[in-house]
Amino acid sequence: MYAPAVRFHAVAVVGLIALVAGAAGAQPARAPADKPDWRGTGVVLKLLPPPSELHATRPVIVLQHDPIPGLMEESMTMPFIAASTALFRDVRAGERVTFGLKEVPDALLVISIEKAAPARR
Ligand SMILES: [Cu+2]
Repeated sequence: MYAPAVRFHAVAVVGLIALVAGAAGAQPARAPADKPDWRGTGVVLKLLPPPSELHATRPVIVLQHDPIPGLMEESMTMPFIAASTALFRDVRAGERVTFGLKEVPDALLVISIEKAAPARR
C-alpha cells in the first residue's frame, strides 16, 4: 500500500522540521509571502488536485527530491502540499523541476514549480 507509507513519511518530516526549528532556538526571519524559504530540485512523480488519496481539500505534489541543504540532507520521495493547483499547469509527471518551499504554520508548502533547464553537455 503506497498511500499510508507516504502519509507516515510526511508526518515524520513535519516532526523533523519542528525539531530543527526548536534547536535553532528562535524563529528564522520570515521571508516575504512570495519568497521561498528553500529551493529544491527533483522529479515530479504525481500531481494530485483535491480531492485525492493524500488530501481531501488541498493540492498535493509527490516529488522525488534531491538533498535540500539546511532542510533535508538526503534525497527522498515525499508529498508536499501545493499552494495552488495553478502551479500544476506547466509541469507533468516525469519531468525534472526546480521548486520553492515555504514553511507556513500548517505545512511545508510548495509555492513555485518550474521545469528545470535541460542538463548541459
Ligand atoms: Cu524530503
